[in-house]
Amino acid sequence: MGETLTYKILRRHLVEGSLTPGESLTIRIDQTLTQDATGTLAFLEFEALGKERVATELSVSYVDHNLSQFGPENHNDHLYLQSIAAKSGVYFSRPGNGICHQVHLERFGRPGHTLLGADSHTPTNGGLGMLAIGTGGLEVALAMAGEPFKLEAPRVLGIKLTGQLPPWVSAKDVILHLLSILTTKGNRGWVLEYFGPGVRTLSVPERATIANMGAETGVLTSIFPADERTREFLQAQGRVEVYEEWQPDPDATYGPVVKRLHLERDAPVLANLQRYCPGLSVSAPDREGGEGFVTAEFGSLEVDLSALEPLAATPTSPDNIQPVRELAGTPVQQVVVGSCTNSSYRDLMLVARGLEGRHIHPQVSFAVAPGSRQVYLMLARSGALTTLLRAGARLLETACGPCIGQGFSPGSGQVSLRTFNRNFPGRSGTKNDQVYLVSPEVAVAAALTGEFTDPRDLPRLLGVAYPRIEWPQRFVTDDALIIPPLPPEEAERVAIHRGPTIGKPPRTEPLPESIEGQVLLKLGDGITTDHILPAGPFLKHRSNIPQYAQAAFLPFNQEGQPTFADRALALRRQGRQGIVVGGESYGQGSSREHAALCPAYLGVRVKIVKSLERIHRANLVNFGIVPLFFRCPEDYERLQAGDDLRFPHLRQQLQAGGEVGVQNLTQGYEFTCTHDLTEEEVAIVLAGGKLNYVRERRRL
Ligand code: MIC
Ligand code: SF4
Repeated sequence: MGETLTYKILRRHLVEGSLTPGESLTIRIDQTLTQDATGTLAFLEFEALGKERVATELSVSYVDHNLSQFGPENHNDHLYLQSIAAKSGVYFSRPGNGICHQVHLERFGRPGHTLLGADSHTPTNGGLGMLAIGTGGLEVALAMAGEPFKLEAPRVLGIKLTGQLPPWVSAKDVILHLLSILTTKGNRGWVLEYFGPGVRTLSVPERATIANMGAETGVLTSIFPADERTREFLQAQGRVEVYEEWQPDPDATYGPVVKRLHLERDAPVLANLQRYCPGLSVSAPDREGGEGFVTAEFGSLEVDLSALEPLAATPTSPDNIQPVRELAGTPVQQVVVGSCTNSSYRDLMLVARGLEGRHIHPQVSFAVAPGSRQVYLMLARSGALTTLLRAGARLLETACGPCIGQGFSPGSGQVSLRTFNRNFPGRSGTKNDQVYLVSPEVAVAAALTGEFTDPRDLPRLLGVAYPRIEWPQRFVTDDALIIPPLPPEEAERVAIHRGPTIGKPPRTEPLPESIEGQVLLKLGDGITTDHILPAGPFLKHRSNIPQYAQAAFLPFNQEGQPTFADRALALRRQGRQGIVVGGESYGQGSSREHAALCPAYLGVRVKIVKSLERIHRANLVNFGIVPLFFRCPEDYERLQAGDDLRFPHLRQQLQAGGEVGVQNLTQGYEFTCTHDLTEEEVAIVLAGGKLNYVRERRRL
């Protein structure tokens, strides 16, 4: 039986465990990446582990998120990160050098190697044939310290690409199409592995766009083979020596992956799976808590690139997909091209060529944020920067910027088209925002016409010919803003810069014997980490947990009422714990461990949800919050915000098995929750989090 590419790389890196889907294993991590918004905490944790220098083959610390510099916080973070990088043997990519994923692809990624990143879009480098996984900062700190990374052996869904993308349709439409089929939920523990004849029609940056936004499906990662196109890319980057061919076996067996679907609510998902997944098998309907479900099993999914059309993710989720032709005519007030999804040389050249000799529509505010300094320099060298300026573009710095609410928020009720990957409510910095996620082609069309326009109509409407972008023979490779690590004898003399806004990671306490607390918040489905801990103006407090914690669950605060933080702290003062209740797919999105650490700091010790996304689940465990699941939908319905709950002998209950009995003291009934923690995870939660656990183990 042939092996998938995913398992070939896992096999090469296996430290312990079994390569059987669902079983636990540990792998060696070759490279790590951190960015400033998650990196300060990750490096503080690395310091707390007591290691002097990183043990990886390569670790890079990027500064790309917090560049607004209102007040001293951001610069203090940058200085801390630069000094700790110098001390610990880490490459430092300075502010102005670009977005971590794009720069890593250009300058560091290596086919067949493993990359662990403190950012959920780390899979971008899967476009190069790397096994690239996003996780919380503490996991990355441990990997930097040389610890193998623990994971559940994934199930691999094969995505077979055939045909070739037509003009005005691009990589973004491939992943939007896949999001319309797979949605953002129910895909935990999978890898999306691309194969088939269509793969070679896509360049590495196009593959990177698809792998990047695969993160929105909630999978472990996405991966493309490393082939002739990969060699071509690395050659043009001046690093062909790291090229190695990596392919799945020709007879590789994919799947099966399993998706549980609600008979009515998920009917469109099932119809799509039936259309695109050969060999799909669907179980007979069964009933759970009075509702009907089926289980779908499949191994591969087919995408005919030639049959795709321009798509958009409509507010407020990356899986609300609609063809652009159906939105045509909707007025658009803002267009932004950038983010780690679509800011490569190819994307920005396409935008520039599309705008050549024209001006943006007078009602549109249009901005461009190139993904890296390399892309910026290439645009300057080719004259495309002048074209963009002439057309009326506002040039932003090479950084995450508007993608994470650092400026360029749209006006109230205004339609904003962005080439980004997330349109979660309020992420742009505007309440009730109307953000659509689109390709660079759709962005150009709207920038010119002032309304949603199918870009395939541009030749007819405005005489714009489809811009075919020539592949550069050689990219500008000037690494002046990447500071390489110092040799150990020099590193020893580096003093760490600790500005007054850099705190220490707060210590968490071991789990009490029993817990008595209150449901502070009852939430619905699809809660993202942007809901739990918004970024925008609060992002600058990432190195100061007590301050950042004030923004916890901010979108759910009611005007004139005490905030979530106030209520949680009041409870903590009474020696009681906070409890948060959620629905399906809780904790989607970002890898920010602050979404666990800040609630933990406020005294939240338990979350009860219907289902939980991978990275957030790991972060909860790492900071000592017990993740529990409702056993049946009625228990979720019955539980109310404000209810007092008691978890008697919680420590023993967690150790004894997968069930936890709960007493609802307010309503006077008992119910049972489940947990899926491994033995080691139970020990971590009991210790009050992973740092405590690791310290305890080292003392033994
Ligand atoms: C994001 O896109 O949400 C971020 C900001 O890059 C996060 C990391 C963070 O919150 O710092 C992510 O994707 O992990
Ligand atoms: Fe930055 Fe946005 Fe990419 Fe996150 S998704 S790394 S905020 S550009």
